[in-house]
Amino acid sequence: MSATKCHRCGDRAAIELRQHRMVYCAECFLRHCREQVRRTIDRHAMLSSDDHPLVAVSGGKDSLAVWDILLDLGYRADGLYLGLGIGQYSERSAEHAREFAKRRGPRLIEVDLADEAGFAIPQAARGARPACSACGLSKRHMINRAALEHGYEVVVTGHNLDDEAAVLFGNVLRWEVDYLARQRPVLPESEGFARRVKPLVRLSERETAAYCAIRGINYIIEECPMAGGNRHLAYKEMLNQLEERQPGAKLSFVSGFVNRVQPMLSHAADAGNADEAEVHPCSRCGSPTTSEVCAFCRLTDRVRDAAPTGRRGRRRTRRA
Ligand code: Q46
Ligand code: ZN
Repeated sequence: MSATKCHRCGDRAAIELRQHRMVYCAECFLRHCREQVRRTIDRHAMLSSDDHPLVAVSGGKDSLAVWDILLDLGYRADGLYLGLGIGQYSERSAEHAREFAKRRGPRLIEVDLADEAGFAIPQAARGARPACSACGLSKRHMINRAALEHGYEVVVTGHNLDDEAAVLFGNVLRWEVDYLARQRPVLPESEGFARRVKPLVRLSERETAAYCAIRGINYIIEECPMAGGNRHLAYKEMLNQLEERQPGAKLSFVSGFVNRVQPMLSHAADAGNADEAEVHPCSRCGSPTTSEVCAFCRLTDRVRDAAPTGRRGRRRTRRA
């Protein structure tokens, strides 16, 4: 690599991106990352210049990279850190989020799952669901609620190309048509839901890690200790093997779906939704749901029921 020159400026090369058949120096690589994000935002009309987005920050490389890029692109982006209560892992993750906010200056809102809901992810994992499933549901619920309570209309998440490719692979493998119809880079705002956008869908994990390394952004490197059994990790490994043999496979898999297939699926889903169950506030917490009680409140019940007798904390619920 040391003898190779940046394809853009001729300076000393720092990284090769086989999926783009490009070699970049450090500066041109940062520019490439910002450009990929800017193009994704424009193409899918994710954000307008007067939006005040809230970035869901986990303390990992992806969410810190997207926060940094949005600030550099001129967005007034604040951060939200949701404490999941996964021991030292969560504590170290929070420290990275705080360190970044202190260094760059935007507001960081902190919310703690145990304080708000009466349970943390390790307790949820004792219930009927695998940890990541309960965790994903909790994150969607809590992040949406915090965004609306603090007056943000749009939530930015750090889902990257590898995440999207793994989820797409799993959904195609089982032909989960309903999930495929909702696997969009933008989930529009609707009654009780902030808009959710994923500006990193064209950047791989390797690119966000390199971005953070070059920018001097510290992030949590260790894997979440509760990730065991997450089948997306296995899909990522398989897709990495494919990418090794066929550079660009992940990018064409995801971008082909997002640009060509997904619009047809969501159009068909919208057309078939005319007689779908009505969305109304959850009778417990006020969040939008098609059932009487929302999925998060039902999870809360399962966690409480699975708790050892005598240690069942009082559930904290609110009505809208
Ligand atoms: S935090 Fe939660 Fe992830 Fe840990 S329990 Fe799974 S979903 S792996 S991004
Ligand atoms: Zn509810």
